[in-house]
Amino acid sequence: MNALISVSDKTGVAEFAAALVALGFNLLSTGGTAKLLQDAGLPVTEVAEVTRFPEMLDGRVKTLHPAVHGGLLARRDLTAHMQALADHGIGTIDLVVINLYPFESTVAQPGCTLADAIENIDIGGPAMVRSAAKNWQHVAVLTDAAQYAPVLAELQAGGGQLSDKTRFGLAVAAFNRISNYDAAISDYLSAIDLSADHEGNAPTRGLFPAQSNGRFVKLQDLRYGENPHQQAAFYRDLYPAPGSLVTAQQLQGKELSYNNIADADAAWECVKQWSVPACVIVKHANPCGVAVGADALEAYQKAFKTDPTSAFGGIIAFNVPVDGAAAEAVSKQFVEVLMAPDFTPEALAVFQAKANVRVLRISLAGVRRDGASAWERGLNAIDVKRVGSGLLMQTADNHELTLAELKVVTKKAPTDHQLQDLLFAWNVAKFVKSNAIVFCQDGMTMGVGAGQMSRLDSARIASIKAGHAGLSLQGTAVASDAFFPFRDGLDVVIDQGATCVIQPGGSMRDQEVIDAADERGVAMVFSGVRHFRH
Ligand code: 93A
Repeated sequence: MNALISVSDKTGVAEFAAALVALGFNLLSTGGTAKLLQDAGLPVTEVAEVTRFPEMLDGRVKTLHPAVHGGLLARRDLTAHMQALADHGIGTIDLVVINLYPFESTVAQPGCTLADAIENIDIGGPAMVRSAAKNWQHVAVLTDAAQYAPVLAELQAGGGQLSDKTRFGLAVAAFNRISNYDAAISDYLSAIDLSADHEGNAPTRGLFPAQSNGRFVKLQDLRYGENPHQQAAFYRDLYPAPGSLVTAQQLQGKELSYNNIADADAAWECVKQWSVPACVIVKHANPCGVAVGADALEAYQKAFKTDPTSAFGGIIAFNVPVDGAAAEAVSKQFVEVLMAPDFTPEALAVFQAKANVRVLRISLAGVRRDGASAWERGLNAIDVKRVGSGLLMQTADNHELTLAELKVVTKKAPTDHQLQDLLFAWNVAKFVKSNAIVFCQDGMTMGVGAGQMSRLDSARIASIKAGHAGLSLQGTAVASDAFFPFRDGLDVVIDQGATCVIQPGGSMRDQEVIDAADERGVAMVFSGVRHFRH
């Protein structure tokens, strides 16, 4: 039995090759890999010896030869194929271990030039992977170090043989790998502006490539979609951002549903934005309670108070570890999904008794607050929405408002405390479906009006909900995700007790709205940014 090994990432390969030798495999290998195996004391034949052709063009041509591809592609069940190999003195290759030139990590390096990228496009590796995977009934193809241990165990148990199922599975994984690799190359090249200087400099890259290959990896099939008659599956980006939902580890509970995942994402993205302890409770994609506090417990208690009715069966996210006290408080309500960067053993013990609750741990390690790119900040760079036979793409709404951006437009200026509440309300409104009106006070939502076709109705609904929760809106701060087109919406929130307001501004009738605020003695600031969310 012959095994060909040609790897760029050499992790674990010497151990695996040694085990193959022990099973009776002869090893064939390319330059760098052959050297490593020889240094490990293993008997290796260089591919150049088999092809009777030296590696040439700086290694660009190493394995692109009939002696290699014949040995991979010949059908062992066809006499004519085997005769052809014999006629040309070519031996079969029964197992290949290949990982490719590191194209993806090369282009991820800051300052990577087009020439660096091009040199890291592997040609011979993918060709061998495809040949081996096409001939999966006779050849096993390993493309990932994670496959070494299980394949070895099966080889050892089966006297050097693998089942059809395993070889087929390896072939599917191989084509998936090649497909992702080619997509990475195509995405990278499609985004390059060749009119810019590319000789020795990092090329200019547009955000939206001419063609876009969605590079996703399937995480799991879901029981059903948004409704039981819809089928669904969950995919992740090839390179997930640190601290993103897809990096979650489920510690306990029922399988996540489609709606759980969508709501969990909304809760998580919202809660992630605070650096002080915060809690977000989401129902049907909207926050129904958000608060910051001294610790997880206080943040939860405040968030819950906003709308205890809607919080029933909610998705609850914390940006700080959950301790026993917070867990005890949360466990008193019906909760679908609970997520946090970590849980103390006491907190986990509380939920062990509630086996259905889905508990997710999502590490925030590696998320950079000052990160240059969205990815480093743990955010999506691009937002995607499916429309009839088309795709809408936009840069994600990642704007983080600072106090310096605020413009006071009324005679009265907000106090420092009011400014804090306005900023808090604004950060919540960003995650509320439009039209969004959010009343807040002391780092807590007091009334949330979401998803209405009229801003006036959102204002009314936020007020009604505060009333139902027994909360007074006297002295609250209000955020509106887009400008007030008329003074009527503003009048509603002031009637309810709001004393300061944040909104983007930019309406034809801004002056009418500013005059109304002045007339009623309310402080108003313009953010200059809109946060529609549909
Ligand atoms: O330059 S290539 O596209 N041409 C080839 O013929 C070829 N054969 C194997 N790249 C080729 N490879 C790649 O070389 C493999 O995919 C692997 O990543 C790498 C291993 O080279 P070495 O054993 O010299 O470190």
